[in-house]
Amino acid sequence: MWRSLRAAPALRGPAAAASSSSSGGGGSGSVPGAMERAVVRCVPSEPKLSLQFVLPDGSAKHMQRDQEEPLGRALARIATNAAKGHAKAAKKSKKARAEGGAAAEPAAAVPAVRLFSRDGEAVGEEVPNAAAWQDGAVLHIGEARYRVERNPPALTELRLPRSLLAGFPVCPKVSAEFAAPQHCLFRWFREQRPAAEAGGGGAWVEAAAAAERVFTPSNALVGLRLKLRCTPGDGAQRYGPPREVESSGPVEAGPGACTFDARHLYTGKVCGGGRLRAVSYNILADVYAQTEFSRTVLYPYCAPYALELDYRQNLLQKELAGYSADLVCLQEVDKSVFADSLAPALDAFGLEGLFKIKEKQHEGLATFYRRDKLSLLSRHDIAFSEALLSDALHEELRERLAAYPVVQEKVLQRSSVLQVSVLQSATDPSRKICVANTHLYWHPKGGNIRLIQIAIALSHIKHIACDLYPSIPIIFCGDFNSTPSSGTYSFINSGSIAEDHEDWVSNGEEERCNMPLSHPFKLQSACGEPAYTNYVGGFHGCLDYIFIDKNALEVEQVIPLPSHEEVTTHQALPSVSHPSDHIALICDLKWK
Ligand code: 4LC
Repeated sequence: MWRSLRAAPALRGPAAAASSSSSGGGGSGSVPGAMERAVVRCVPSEPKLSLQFVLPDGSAKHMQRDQEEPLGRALARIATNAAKGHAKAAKKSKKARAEGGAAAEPAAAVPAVRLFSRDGEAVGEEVPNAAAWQDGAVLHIGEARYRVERNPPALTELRLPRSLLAGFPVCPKVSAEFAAPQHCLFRWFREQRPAAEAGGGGAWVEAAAAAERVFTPSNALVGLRLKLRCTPGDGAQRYGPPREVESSGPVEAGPGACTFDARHLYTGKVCGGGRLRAVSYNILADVYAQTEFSRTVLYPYCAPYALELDYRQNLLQKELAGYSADLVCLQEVDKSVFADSLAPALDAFGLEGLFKIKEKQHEGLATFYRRDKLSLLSRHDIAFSEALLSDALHEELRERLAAYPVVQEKVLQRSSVLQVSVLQSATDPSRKICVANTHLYWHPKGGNIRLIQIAIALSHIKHIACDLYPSIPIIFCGDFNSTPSSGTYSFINSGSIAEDHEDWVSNGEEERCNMPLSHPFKLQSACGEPAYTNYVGGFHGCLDYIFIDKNALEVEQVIPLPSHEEVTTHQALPSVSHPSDHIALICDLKWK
């Protein structure tokens, strides 16, 4: 519909207009005889519809009318509006006044305003606005003709990251209505020469041969800013007005080799039929990375710029994109990181994201799944404290824990959550999986609390995988904050834990609690028990796992972890070449 973007600038939002530059698409002058456009936005969730058009005198009109209002009233309003506009224009023009005639007389300038349907019938004045303003209808204002475009594709947000690194993908945030990012058109530009240089700034050169949503600047672009032009599309050859955004700063040099470069050699392609690649990764929340405690005590060896969110995001997006995974379970995901960068970035790589925030916190869990391989059947997220307090599933645990009020209280104080998503294979709908993701309490002496948390998690998963979807296989990812020698690990792995296990007194007699636990699953750590998955200055250990259902799934390949040399090149993690204090676990799984 918007094949000619001739009138687009007049219909752009203020934000777009402000960031637009001279290289925008075409002029804004009207072509005699060509039909103007009236853009109508009408959605059921809003009581009013909006109407936008440009009068012959060049003034842009933006009206809000009740959807229920009869068309006649809206048309009358347009007529008086047009008359006012006309009168103003006439007043300004001495020539027009000198010539006399109708234009000089505001009262006489009220034009005939009518709306005709696509097949040329006049639309009745009693028809409500919502029904009257259909796509393809024609609005007459005096001699002028406007084609009605109802709900055309439009961008609501277009953003570039603050930090751009050569060799790292730049993933814009694209939000649109009546359009989808995958159907939008993209063009990338770079400055001709650095803005700071004499004669620099202003001139833009196309930077990418292939016009794609994600652009990876080469080393040759270091020092130059980027500009993106996006035209919103709906996948049905319908396009809306383009918008442009310029990067705030220039492309900077990237770090040399990263810890994930070697791993990417194993994961260049999405894995084939009957296989799933799963990733579990604690990505280190920004809310923790940049505290005084983190900078001075936890990660004093890490260059401060490498702890900054914008820098880490570059590494993280490249790392995750390069794994070509089907399932990505993340922990310590800041709410804003999920919404503003991770979900938009991974969306561009074919992954759909789900987020579960912790209680009273700004970070939580994210599960991403490959859209063309899997679809979402249902979600079953819980907060451990809330489930323990009130879910009938945990009645027995609740009663047992009542004998240990100190421990009970501590479990109820924790903010940890469990994210559970039931997914279905696109190629074989009989194949369903239950993907669970969690981050257990972190304290080294918190083994007893983690046992209670994992008991709640496994009872909940049992309800889903045994009652709701009988015998569906499970994949349980997370930062369990539990080493292979812990009670929690042995409970998950063996299916039970004895009442007298030492972890029931992990924090001393004060916090003792003893109970036997069991679960019905046959679970195996798909990536085994690596020497460490968390490597900071003061501690390293294996705390993260991908547990899989032994009955239904087998491990086809475990992607090797970075070598000890790679991990310790900059002392410990995080570092300039690794964005988190944890290491991603990656494995290829096969349905049995
Ligand atoms: C953090 C930490 C916790 C895993 N771990 C052990 N000690 C730790 C101390 C700190 C992790 C530790 O980085 N966080 C506090 O909240 C966060 C962050 C969340 O994950 C934070 C807030 C503010 C500032 C910085 C961070 C630890 C050492 N040995 C262990 C053995 C087991 C489990 C944990 C540990 C076992 N089994």
